[in-house]
Amino acid sequence: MEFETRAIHDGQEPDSKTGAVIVPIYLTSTYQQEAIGQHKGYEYSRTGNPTRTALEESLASLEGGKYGLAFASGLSATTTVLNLLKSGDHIIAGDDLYGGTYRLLEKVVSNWGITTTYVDIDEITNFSSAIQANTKLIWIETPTNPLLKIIDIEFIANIAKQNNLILVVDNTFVSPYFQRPLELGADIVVHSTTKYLAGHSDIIGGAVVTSNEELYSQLKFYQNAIGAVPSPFDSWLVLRGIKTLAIRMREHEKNALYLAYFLEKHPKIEKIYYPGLPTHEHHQLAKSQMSGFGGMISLEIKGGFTEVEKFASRLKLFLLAESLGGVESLLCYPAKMTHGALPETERLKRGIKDNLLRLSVGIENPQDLKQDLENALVN
Ligand code: P1T
Repeated sequence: MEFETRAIHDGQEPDSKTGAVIVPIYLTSTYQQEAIGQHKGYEYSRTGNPTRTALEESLASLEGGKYGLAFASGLSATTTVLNLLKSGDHIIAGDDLYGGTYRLLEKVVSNWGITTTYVDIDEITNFSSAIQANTKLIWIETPTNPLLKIIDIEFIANIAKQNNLILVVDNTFVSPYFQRPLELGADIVVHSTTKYLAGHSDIIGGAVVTSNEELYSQLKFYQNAIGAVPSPFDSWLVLRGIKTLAIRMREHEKNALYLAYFLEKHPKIEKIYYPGLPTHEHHQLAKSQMSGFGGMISLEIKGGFTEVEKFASRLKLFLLAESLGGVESLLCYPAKMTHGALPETERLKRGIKDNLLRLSVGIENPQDLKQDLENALVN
């Protein structure tokens, strides 16, 4: 079955007891056991909950994986995955990634005796040269947050396989509708379901998908042992969002392409980052690796912080807010918001300049969005 059909049906059979077409929200913390050691597959809702199971099956299906696990946030999904490592292990991460992931690696995971080397992803061979005897895992985002660089997943997967490393791909920025890293050789896919999967800016959630049974059983153990699970209601909201993922992604992309072409030519824009533009440095790779380019655009505005402030304050439809992937358009200033956790020198070294802005293009009318940007860019 095709993606759109799986998004609506997989994991979501009508309720066997009542025929309810929609998966019920099982608001229960616990389950009656028929006798000691005898139950219907559920014992306690941290360990398992039927609404969450439906979401986990749906996530696995969409990513083309065997096993899905849902979490209370993207970062708790990441934290759970990083528990696969032990003190003394080493991680290689792409240098352009969500500031919260960087903060987790630098301020939390480092305290466990685990070190991370960030490699400049503009030179892909940097990944092999960074491998040490204790390297266990490669962590990448693609497209990256916030510079929308594209990393060749298949290439990195081969490096990982040759060196017996786990490759994790954070697929948040384009969703499984446009990119499925497991099919390209990744071992684990991570999501902040807060974004496109849920799609309506109303929950915080995370996900992990893998086809590797051994990794799954460890991750399932950690999911329960650590306990960062989503509530049944949040699980249900993500499921509800997933049903329209395909049509939302198509609209996000259509609007983003339209605005990217407009912004690229605007005299007040110094530089634009959108993988769908033929001028994007990784456009060809983006075309071959993804079936679409997504709804995220980053741009550098001419002039200093005053111009940035003027632009942000004049926008009416693009709301100044963290996050992305909802139906409404958002504007983010990475230096102070999503990437505020990076020390200034690290931030500038990575190319996140003081005049960089990030747009999450929503599914409003494209002419209205263009008009909003045009109004904010007048002298
Ligand atoms: O916010 P949370 O659901 O915990 O997800 C963290 C996360 C993980 N991975 C990527 C690529 C992300 O972008 C995020 C969260 N990002 C934002 C809040 C943001 O505005 O970029």
